[in-house]
Amino acid sequence: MSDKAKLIALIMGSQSDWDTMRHAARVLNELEISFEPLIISAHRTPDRLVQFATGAKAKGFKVVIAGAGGAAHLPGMTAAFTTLPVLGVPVESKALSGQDSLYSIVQMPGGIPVGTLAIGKAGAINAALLAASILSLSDNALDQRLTAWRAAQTDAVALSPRDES
Ligand code: RP5
Repeated sequence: MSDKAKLIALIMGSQSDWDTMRHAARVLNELEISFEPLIISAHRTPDRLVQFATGAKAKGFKVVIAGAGGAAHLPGMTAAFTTLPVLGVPVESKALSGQDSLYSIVQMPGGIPVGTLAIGKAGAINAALLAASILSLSDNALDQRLTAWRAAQTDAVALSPRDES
């Protein structure tokens, strides 16, 4: 693996979040954006969180995508320790279908922002695309890849519906 700094930290509270966050990873791969996936739990590994968040900017990350479910403190606590943009993905929880995750992430007090996406897969995909938009402001080649990705998505939409079964 290359020693070059990865642009995106793709962090999540648990292995169980990967089934959602892998969709962000897929989009980042499609856009050829380097990223590092990490399991960091605000509750179970608080020291790991502090070490990561306080050192993220120095390590070269430009954006943090943080997915968590339930009492989802990971995005907010990460944002408390860094001025990097933090994009929060509420993972769909079993007990409350991700509404707990959403409210935990979106209701940050004024002063510590977390850009909050939709619950689940759509949020993970859009977090990757939003991170790409942020990075593309200073990366013309990425801007072109992102524009092409969007055009391909548009081209893939059929004009008429068809029977799928
Ligand atoms: C959160 O608790 C994680 O982000 C995960 O969504 C949720 C459940 O974690 P596990 O019990 O599956 O490890 O911290």
